[in-house]
Order: sequence, then structure tokens, then C-alpha cells
Amino acid sequence: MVREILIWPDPRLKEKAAPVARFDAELKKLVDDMAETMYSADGVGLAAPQVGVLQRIIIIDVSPREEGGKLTAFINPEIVESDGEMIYKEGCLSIPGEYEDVKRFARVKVRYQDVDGRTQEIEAADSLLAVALQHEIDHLDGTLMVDKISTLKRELIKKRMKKIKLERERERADALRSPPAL
Ligand code: QAP
Ligand code: CO
Repeated sequence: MVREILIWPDPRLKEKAAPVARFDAELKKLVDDMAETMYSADGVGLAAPQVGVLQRIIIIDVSPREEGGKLTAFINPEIVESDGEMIYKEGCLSIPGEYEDVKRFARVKVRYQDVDGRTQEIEAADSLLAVALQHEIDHLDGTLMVDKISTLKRELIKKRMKKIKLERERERADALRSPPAL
């Protein structure tokens, strides 16, 4: 099931997400929904708070178009090692149409649990995966890429997002007024 992706600004995107304690069927269903939502929006990464679920879950697939593109779910992820610096032009499914340079670590080691609760580690350097891990883990602490750019740029983006939200509300109201014929 595709879920609705929250558009920034939204108070839920600023909250700190809670650790996952139960590795059950409900968690797997949420991860499935997040994957469907991310692929339908042409994304490479998505964090649970972006679909309004304040739990420490992220998914990443840095090659979604490739045959056997590999989706990974990271539960309770934490950066345990980092070094270096890189700048990457990032986007975010909660900030559609906007791309900004953000400074990140060049290398990170991330400890996480898989959907079965087993502890895993992954290392990534100078890559889309390295950026995606940092971007998505930030979401779990209520930090978005717009928190890492200038105030001026942030305010301009905020105006454009408010327009997009209004448009979407109007579309929704129109759809309710004249539902598609079956
Ligand atoms: C986070 O971002 C990320 O504006 C995931 O119109 C950022 O998947 C990972 C997207 C940088 C690695 C590097 C954004 C799709 C997707 C848009 C995304 C849009 C359509 C963003
Ligand atoms: Co994002």
C-alpha cells in the first residue's frame, strides 16, 4: 500500500523517532509499504517519519531501476564511525523539486538491525549510499537537509512547499467533488 509522503514543513518531520522494539509482522508490513511508497515516488531512500510513523526505520535502494536493485531496511541505525567531508547535491521526497548542496561525512560505518532483529554493520564511503545513510538517519532525529542550508534558501523553499501543499489540497477537494467513474 502506497502511503502519503509528508511535505515539509510539517511538525511530524521535526520529531525524534522512537526505537523499534518489536520485530514482528507489523514491522515487515510497514517496511513493504515504505518500499512501495518510495518506488512509486522515484526515490532512493525514505525514513518512516516521512510517512508519519515516528519510529527509527529507514529504507535505501541506491539502484532502484536496475534488475535486482537491492532494497535494505535499517532498523535503529546509528553512525558508529565517521570521517572526512564531502559535498553532495541532495534531494528529499518531503521537499519535492528542490536540490541543494549539503556537507556530509565522506565515510560512515552504520550499525543497525535488520527486519528480523539481527545486528548488522555496513560501511560506505564517497558514494550515494554514504550520503543516503546520513540523510535518512538525520530524518530519525528530526533533521532535514533544509536545516543544513542558508536561512534565505530555506525560506524560499518553504514558500514553494506551501504552494505545493495548497495545490495538493485543492486536487484532493476536486477529486472528492467529482470522483472518477468506474
Ligand atoms: C535521500 O532522496 C537522498 O525532489 C533520498 O521531485 C538524497 O530519494 C539519498 C526525489 C541524496 C541520496 C542522496 C526528490 C524524487 C527523491 C525530488 C530521494 C523529486 C523526486 C529523493
Ligand atoms: Co529526505
